[in-house]
Order: sequence, then structure tokens, then C-alpha cells
Amino acid sequence: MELQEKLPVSIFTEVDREIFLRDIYQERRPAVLRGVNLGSCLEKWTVEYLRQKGGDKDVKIHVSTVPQMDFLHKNFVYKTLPFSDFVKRASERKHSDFFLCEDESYYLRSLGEDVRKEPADLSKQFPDLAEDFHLPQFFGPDQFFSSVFRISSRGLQLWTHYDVMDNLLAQVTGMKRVVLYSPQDALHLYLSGDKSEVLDIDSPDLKRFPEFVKAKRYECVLEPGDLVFIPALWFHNTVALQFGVGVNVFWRHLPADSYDKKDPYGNKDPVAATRALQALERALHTLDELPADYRDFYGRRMIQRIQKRTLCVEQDSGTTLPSSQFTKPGCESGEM
Ligand SMILES: O=C(O)CCC(=O)C(=O)O
Repeated sequence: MELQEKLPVSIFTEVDREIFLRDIYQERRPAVLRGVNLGSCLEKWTVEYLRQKGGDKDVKIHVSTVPQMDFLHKNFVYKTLPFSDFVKRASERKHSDFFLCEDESYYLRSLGEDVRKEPADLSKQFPDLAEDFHLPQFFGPDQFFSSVFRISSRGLQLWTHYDVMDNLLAQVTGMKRVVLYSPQDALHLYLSGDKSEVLDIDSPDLKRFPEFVKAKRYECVLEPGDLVFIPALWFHNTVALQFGVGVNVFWRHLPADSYDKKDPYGNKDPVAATRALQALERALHTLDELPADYRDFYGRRMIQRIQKRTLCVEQDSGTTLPSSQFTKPGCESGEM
């Protein structure tokens, strides 16, 4: 018996800006976009071509003895290689030159020039390759945040995490399995920050993670030329079914000042969320001044208040609306 039902991600063809904005973007659900013009990269980006055009620029990569990379327990090391050497190694199964073992796995998530301050931008770090990649203009140029090279060895699995910006992940070569979970399933994913502690999503340890089976698993397999729209806060976990090259583009879906200014990766919580979480910590600290039975009593009332003010209600169509749209802040329950 399957652990979790695999729900398909809707596939759309012949998507232009108007269709994207009207039928996909508004829904705030993942979607695969097939047949969008990604430019000449689809024909050109062979291993040889990438090595030649990408050149010898140093890149920082993840290297691991196993294909399942685990950020929380750091089962990989960061190493630096010239881009051209990295592409060669990532594309082969066994390596004559290696760091850890001859069948080690590689992953590149490209970075900006100043790693701590600048988001990745393909046109700045790899201008000769960026010419071949055409991203459809589904959002305004002022919303653009970053474009990131994602290059993986065959079998490479990236941990489940969310990002705070909207994302189009383009698969240029190779096939990739993408599993997604709704933000509404966050509590079933055993989060540590923006990452899930459940590493093996196909065969999870249900003694440690009994709630995990409650999370609805959406799944798609990307082929070269496909894009997957990953709305902000949707969790995703990817497996490269073959050596694969992709580019993902993050853009700001909220007003620019909602985001943390010191966030080159696009995964720091929006400033208002960070402030709210800090305020919650302070409130809990204040509650610690009371005995346990009082903490329990006021804790329950706080939970109810938070639920009433923030949770979305499931609609028949599968879309969600914040329940606060139906209640006036401050007089939602009349009981507090
Ligand atoms: O496919 C990958 O390499 C990971 C993609 C990813 O995490 C992202 O686009 O945010």
C-alpha cells in the first residue's frame, strides 16, 4: 500500500503571460508549464558546451558520499571547483578525481558575486550561457529577485524546504521529480526553520514522524523544457532522475519592503512574520511568570485567538481564503 497518495500537479500548455496571470498565478497552487519557449539552451546545453561557455570560473558546490543531501545534519561538504571541472564530474557516475569517494554526488546552487549580500543572477555570473536562456516575462522587471543555476548529479535529492518568493523552476536538460506540499501542511512536516526534518520522504521513519502521512503529496516529473511554478511557501523536494541542468527564477510577489533586505537566498521569512514570531516568543516568556495550570488556560485561549484570526478555510474549489476576510479584527469571537 502506498504511504501517501500521489496527487498530480496540473499541466498547462501554450501558456502566455495573460494565461499565467489569470489561470495559474491567482490560484496559488503549483503548476507545470509545458512547451514554453526557454530559448536555445534546450538544444545547446550539452556537457561539452556548458564546460566551454561556462569557463573556469570557481563555483562553490555541495559534495556528498550519498545522493540524498541532508542540510540539517550536514552530510555534505562545500568544495570549490572551476565550473568546467564541476560540470564534467557532475555528469559522470564515477570520478577519477574526487574529494570523498569515487561515486560522490555533486550539486550546484549558484551564488551572487558577494555571496552574503548579492542574490545569484545568471546574466552576471554566466553571461555567455544566460544568452541562451529565455525566461518568459510573466512578472514585472522590478519584481525580479534572482536567477539561479541548479546543476545536479544523477540521483541527487534536495531536502524539503520552502522559499518566501514565487519561483519558476525551469528544467533545461535531464528529468527531475518534484514533490510538493502545501503551506497548510506545514505542521505535518516537522520543520526546523525553512526545512523539513523528514529526509526520506519515500520511506519516512513513522515512529519519529507519525504525522507526516497526513501531508498531501503533490508530484510531477519535469522533462527538458518544462517549468514548474512553485508559489511562495510551498514546500518542495527534488530528485534528479538524470544528470540535470536547470535555472530557477525567484521574484517578489509581495511589496519589496516586505522582504528581509539581507537575504541573498530568498528564504528568510518576511519581516512582518519575523516580528510576529519574536512577539510570540516574548508573549510566551511573559506567560512563564504564571503557574502551569494558568499557562495551560491562557495558552489555549491564545491558540484559539490565533486560529480565528489567521487560518484559511478550505473552499470546494481547493482554493483558500483567509477566514479574517469574514470577520472584523478585534471582534471575531466576542468571548475574550
Ligand atoms: O531542483 C533543484 O535543484 C532545487 C530547486 C529549488 O529548491 C528551488 O527552485 O527553489
